[in-house]
Amino acid sequence: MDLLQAEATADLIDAGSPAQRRRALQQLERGLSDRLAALRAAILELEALIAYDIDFPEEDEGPVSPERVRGAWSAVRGRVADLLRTAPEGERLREGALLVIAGPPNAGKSSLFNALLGTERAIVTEIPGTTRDAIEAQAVIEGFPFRLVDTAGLRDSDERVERLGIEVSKKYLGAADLVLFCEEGEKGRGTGDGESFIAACTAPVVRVRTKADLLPVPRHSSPCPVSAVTGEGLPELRRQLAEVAFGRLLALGDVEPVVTRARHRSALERALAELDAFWAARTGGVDAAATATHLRAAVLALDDLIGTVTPEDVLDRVFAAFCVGK
Ligand SMILES: Nc1nc2c(ncn2[C@@H]2O[C@H](COP(=O)(O)OP(=O)(O)OP(=O)(O)O)[C@@H](O)[C@H]2O)c(=O)[nH]1
Ligand SMILES: [Mg+2]
Repeated sequence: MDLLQAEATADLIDAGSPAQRRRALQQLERGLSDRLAALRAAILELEALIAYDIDFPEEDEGPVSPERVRGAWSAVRGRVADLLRTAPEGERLREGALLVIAGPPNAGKSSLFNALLGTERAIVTEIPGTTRDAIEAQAVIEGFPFRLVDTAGLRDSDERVERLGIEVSKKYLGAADLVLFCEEGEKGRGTGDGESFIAACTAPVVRVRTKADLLPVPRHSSPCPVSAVTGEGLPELRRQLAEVAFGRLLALGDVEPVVTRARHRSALERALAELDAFWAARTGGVDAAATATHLRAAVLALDDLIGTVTPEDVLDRVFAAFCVGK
């Protein structure tokens, strides 16, 4: 078993959603390990291609054309970069996407939070300013893990406790992976409250028009109408949230490997940097033997990532996270 498989074992034990379980199983079955082994082999082949240049540095042109070297380099570089691009959503998959529900007071945020959770977790009243503090809960949406946060309604307020709550909402908006912005259907275009807060946040924003049962709006109008009372629009909303938070993973399917930890990401970044340094050195006229050291370093980065572990290491890792035997 390699280190990636050992990590996958721990992930499988911790998995709280179908998508996490499938991903952990795929990694346990060497999905990621095999891909990295293939990349490693491709880098070694590239090194073999420039071996002639190393042995006969004085010759003008070796038996391998420069185009072929360039092609091999750019192919393996592209594949490393592709894998690296899965990192943001892969890490999000392990931790759960932070979904922050925000909007003006009384818009129906807490009701929608409860509806998405399937339990009456947050207090709901007709009084604007009911939610004072942020409430966090885990939810599985379309098979994907989310950390849902209900927040205090956003408006300019002079009331001290409410203002503190709004400060907390702003912090969550800053950390969000995505924001669900609620506006009340009745008020047509909304009050404009909260817009300035949303404009400042960098995460993608999904907008909904709440309380659709009170003022029926055409089904496909925008923002999408939802009702926490009748459940209207909720299936579409769930699909949209999964698409925004995990669209790349959805498009990749379960067969393509994905990297899921900061450890994986930094190792791939190192490998990519070495591949780029190789090309810069080669095109900069550095001698072939010196350029090859970058390829070696790239291979080492991948070796670190795959890792070799003894059975004891695996047991330590799995059981440390678990406190078995204590
Ligand atoms: N008819 C109808 N009423 C709703 C719906 N969602 C919420 N409400 C009502 O709207 C009022 C406010 O709902 P909340 O969920 O507390 O709204 P909120 O945005 O969390 O409000 P604050 O926490 O005060 O910012 C309550 O009286 C709810 O019963 C809905 O889909 N349909
Ligand atoms: Mg509330």
